[in-house]
Amino acid sequence: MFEGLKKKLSGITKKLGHSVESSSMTTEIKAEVPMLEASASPDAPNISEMPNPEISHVQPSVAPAPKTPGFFGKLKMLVIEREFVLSEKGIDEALLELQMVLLESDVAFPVAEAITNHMKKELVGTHRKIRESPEGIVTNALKHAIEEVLGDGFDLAGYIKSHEKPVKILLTGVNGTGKTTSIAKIAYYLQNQGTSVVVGAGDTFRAGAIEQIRVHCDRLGVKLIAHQEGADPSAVLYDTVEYAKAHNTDVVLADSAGRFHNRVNLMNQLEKIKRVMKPDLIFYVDEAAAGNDAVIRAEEFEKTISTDGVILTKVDMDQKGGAAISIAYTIGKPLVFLGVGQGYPDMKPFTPSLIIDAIFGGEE
Ligand SMILES: Nc1nc2c(ncn2[C@@H]2O[C@H](COP(=O)(O)OP(=O)(O)OP(=O)(O)O)[C@@H](O)[C@H]2O)c(=O)[nH]1
Ligand SMILES: [Mg+2]
Repeated sequence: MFEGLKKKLSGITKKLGHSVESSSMTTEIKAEVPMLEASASPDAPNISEMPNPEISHVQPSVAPAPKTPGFFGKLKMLVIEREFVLSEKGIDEALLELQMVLLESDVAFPVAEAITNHMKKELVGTHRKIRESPEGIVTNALKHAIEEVLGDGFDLAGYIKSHEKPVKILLTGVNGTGKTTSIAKIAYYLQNQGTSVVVGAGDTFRAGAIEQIRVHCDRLGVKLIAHQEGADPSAVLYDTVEYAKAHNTDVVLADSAGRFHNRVNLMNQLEKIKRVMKPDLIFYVDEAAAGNDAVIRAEEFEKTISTDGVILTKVDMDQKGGAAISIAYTIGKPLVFLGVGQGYPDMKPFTPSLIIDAIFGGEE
């Protein structure tokens, strides 16, 4: 998962660290610290005789502090500590290089720009202590910037808890991206949380689609509502909702046929499904490995049929990470789940740390 991006970013943060180091300006931070009474006797050295000003610690006195400060107690000692202040010069060029690396990894242009802008804001003017590693500072700034564009995700469990039942969830997206598999994985996830589920076989279009979802539901022990191949999917999903109402089922999971946003008939069919089934949540499903294509398709879907969140599948097969980083920021809708394998448990509720750890974590 994201191995290519991980390698590239580790290289560029090292480089950025060097740029930060060479573009840092040395500065002396001056702070006034009250002198202790015991050392502030007439015999005490005056400020100009104080030891090396780079030593910033005031030695504690053995004598008790006076109750009321006398004349010498009011004296301050000048403490000087050396720091680096990161300047814009030099960082700019390195950030541009980072932007190129992000673009090569299929991060969408506005997202790459948002990341480098965020980093610049965090880095420029930062005070760095002499022994602090510039690479560490850069890596932290990059993590914060990526967290910013990833967003917080979507708390599906919380939504289901607080929402009137049944919660009706429709999955849509282009062909073969993992909608049906995701329905099965979400059913498994919800069942494990003690949430009851019914699935609607809303793909009546593709041969074998009903059988595919039936196999999953049989394996999981989940109720399936299905009609014949070629039937109106709105009718199937209407019946599914009615079943859920009659049986106090918590969640309706509606599968649908794969479609492209420019297939007018299929998009009209989706509109009809929306009107009839009245989904509470529409999740757009696409595959991480499709990179830029996934982001562009998500944008088109968003314009055509407003969604509530994104399920990104096949993250386990993605080297670049660009779609995962870009998709939520680009369409302004949260990531909900990440599909990370073929098994039922391989559906992870999205949290930014899933992606941050994959990019910056240790060797797998
Ligand atoms: N490695 C991996 N494979 C996945 C994941 N999600 C789905 N797949 C595989 O992707 C293929 C297509 O999945 P489907 O669930 O049939 O996709 P779909 O979107 O329903 O396809 P259509 O109904 O034809 O539009 C299957 O072989 C799945 O096993 C995932 O997270 N990781
Ligand atoms: Mg399907």
